[in-house]
Amino acid sequence: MSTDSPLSPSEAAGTAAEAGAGATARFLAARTASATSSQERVAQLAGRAIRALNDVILEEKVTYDEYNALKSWLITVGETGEWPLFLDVWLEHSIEEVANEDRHGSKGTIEGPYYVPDSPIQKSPATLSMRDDEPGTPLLFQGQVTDVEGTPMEGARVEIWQADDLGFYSQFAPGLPEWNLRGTVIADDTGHFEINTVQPAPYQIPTDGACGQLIKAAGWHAWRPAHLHLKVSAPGHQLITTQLYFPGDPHNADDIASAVKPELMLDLADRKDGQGRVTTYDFRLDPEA
Ligand code: MBD
Ligand code: FE
Repeated sequence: MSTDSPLSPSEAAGTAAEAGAGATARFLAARTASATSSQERVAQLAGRAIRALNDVILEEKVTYDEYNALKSWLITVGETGEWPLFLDVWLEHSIEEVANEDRHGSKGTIEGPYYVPDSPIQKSPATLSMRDDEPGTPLLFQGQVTDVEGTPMEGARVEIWQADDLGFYSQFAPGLPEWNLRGTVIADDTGHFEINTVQPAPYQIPTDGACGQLIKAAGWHAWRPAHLHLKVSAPGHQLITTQLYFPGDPHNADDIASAVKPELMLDLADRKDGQGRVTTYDFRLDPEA
């Protein structure tokens, strides 16, 4: 984990279409039954969404040139596989807000497009699978999983996935080992876990795809602050999907995916042995509904 080894150039050579194709395939593989909404519900939601867009057209006096630009852009979103990216960046935060509004335990936030189920299982204390010369600052991420009353959760699982020190995710950028910086860690019988990893870098939405094209055309920025993704669960309790963030990241205040919450900010310290950083974050799980 030396920080002066030459970085693999291959992961940065990936394209938006490659990442998009991976995210689209991942989504289709995970999708269970098709929609179960009633005819009434579909008519209500589709009707309101279409009316909202018509309102924009009429109020903004959208031209044929603009309409055709929209058509070709939407076609490109599909061709580059970027529907998961587009939806998760600009809409999922509201879906998550609705889904978790009744929870009392730890805050959740969006899953995003780069989760892969069934990552390698390890018992705590664990070291995420990483390259021999994995670049980046070593990070010990530790904590405890309890219920909302603080009772330790035996058999808790902490699934973690993250970008590397260049901001790339394994299985969505070329050249990275399959499970690089992804793992499922089983907490001890008091719900405690210790996970050795490296600090992720901020993530930039691919600039060469449809989403990047929109960001550029609108003069927005393409960044998400550095983050760890997590799914934390325990028997008899609701799984929480969340992310944790690093204080001082310039994009904590303007995440393009609107997924930062103050409760999700980590508190980092230097390790006493000089081996990088350490942070403690405890999760409280809601009982099953
Ligand atoms: C990410 O890493 C991410 O977490 C989200 C939500 C969207 C794009 C890339
Ligand atoms: Fe992410």
